[in-house]
Amino acid sequence: GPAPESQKEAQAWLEQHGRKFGLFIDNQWSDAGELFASTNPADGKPLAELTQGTAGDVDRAVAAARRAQPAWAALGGHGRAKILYAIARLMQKHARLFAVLETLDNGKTIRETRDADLPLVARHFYHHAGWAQLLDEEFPNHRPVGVVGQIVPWNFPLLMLAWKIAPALAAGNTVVFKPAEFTPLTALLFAEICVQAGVPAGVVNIVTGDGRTGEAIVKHEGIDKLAFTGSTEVGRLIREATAGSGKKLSLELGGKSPYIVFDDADLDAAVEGLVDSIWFNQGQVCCAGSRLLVQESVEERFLKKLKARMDNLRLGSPLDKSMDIGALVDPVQRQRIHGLVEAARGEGCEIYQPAACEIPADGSWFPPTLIMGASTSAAVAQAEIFGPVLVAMSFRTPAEAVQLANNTVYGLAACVWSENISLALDVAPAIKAGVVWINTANQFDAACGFGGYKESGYGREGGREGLYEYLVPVSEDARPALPAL
Ligand code: TXE
Repeated sequence: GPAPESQKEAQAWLEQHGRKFGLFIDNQWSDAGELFASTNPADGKPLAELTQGTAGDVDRAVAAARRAQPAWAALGGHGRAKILYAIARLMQKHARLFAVLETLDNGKTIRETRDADLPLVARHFYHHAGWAQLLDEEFPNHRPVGVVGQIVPWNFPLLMLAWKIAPALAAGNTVVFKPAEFTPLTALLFAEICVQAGVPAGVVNIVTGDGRTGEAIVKHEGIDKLAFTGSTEVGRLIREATAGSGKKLSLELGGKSPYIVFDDADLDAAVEGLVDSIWFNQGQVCCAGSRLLVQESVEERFLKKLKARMDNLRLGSPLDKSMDIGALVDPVQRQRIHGLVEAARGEGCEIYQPAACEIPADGSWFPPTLIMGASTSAAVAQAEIFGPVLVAMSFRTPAEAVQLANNTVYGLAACVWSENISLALDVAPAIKAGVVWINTANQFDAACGFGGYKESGYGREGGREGLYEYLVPVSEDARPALPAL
């Protein structure tokens, strides 16, 4: 497993706070209020108690952010870059501690938090420190939006924090941030990193709580922009609640991404890509390749290879670095996934789960699952399952592959596998998705905009496009006059 020191360090950090946390507002910890528990989904045991932020708390956080924003913007891009670089370095320095804490709180494997989440988090802060330095040159006719409310889900707690907070701060905004109620711990440790990095009071405020706290943020009049990642349902509520308010809005919502395998693909590589695409983070990934579309002529061969690979996936203690599959975030999610799979079984679908996969007695777990024989309109083929469940379908022609790929209300991501690059390049742009990967999956980079079409939301995160979400154009008359010729 991870160095026992990091595990001890994580426990010591929790103990240091008496396993009880207030809110982080204006660089101070408030006293704990009404409490809720965060549990370790791998064993069901409570880790810590957190404060359910009230509308009054949100009010104080917004006030602090408003007070801090002008000076933070006036610091200039270079001044903000120094602080963002300091955050990035501190995230790297404490990466092991963050990785263990994230694994304890979320249930995802330490291999993922250590090798994927934390490196991407640090990269995101470095990248946006760079943008802060370039801001005046690259966006001379823009200014920060002001105070930003940011609400994230539990599947990538710290990475979603980085995607939200790094560009917001780079662009000169201040933030009121709410982590998901299942996974608030790394955001609170991050608050301490902010203090160490020299983030001025009020620039980053962390308010924990459930949907009610989120609603208070959404409705607050002192907030100029909202950035949300989460379910399509809540995204819709936020759209309705903010209509006509003048708040700028970006939404990153659900997905049901197609994973297309043509008959000339390197099938072994495509199987590996698929393992990453649907079983990474137990399938609790917005861009998970949850719909396999495989060309009929290779369907049987491909599924045989896939099942053999599934038999070798190791499920178990997330802190054990040899494990591929960890725990699901919460028993309610497990129940929901179980319900969808059983409904498919009831409709006559064939369900494959590795026979040797042992499910631990405690905690919330679900085995890697492959569903075959579902109709294209079945719930499992249309709904975002958000679990380790793959639905396999077949096609005959490229046109049919494209038609099936687009047969969804979502449009977040897609994968195309073929050794014929002209075929792949013909098919990719025909798929309505924010990102299309060819002969690979789950490639993320801070420089590259990520986001969706249709019910997957709007706005982009990362790179130049992502920055536009945190800036507004200054009006013509506010621009400095051009020097006379
Ligand atoms: O999401 P919610 P949940 C999907 C996925 C999953 C399902 C439910 O299918 O199974 O959604 O997950 C806050 N106003 N995705 O319930 O409720 C909430 O506290 C403002 C896909 O966790 O959307 C949390 O911080 N905020 C998705 C955040 O919204 C509200 C990732 C997300 O929670 C609120 C997550 C309200 N009325 C779930 N209600 C993806 N595709 O990435 C809740 N929240």
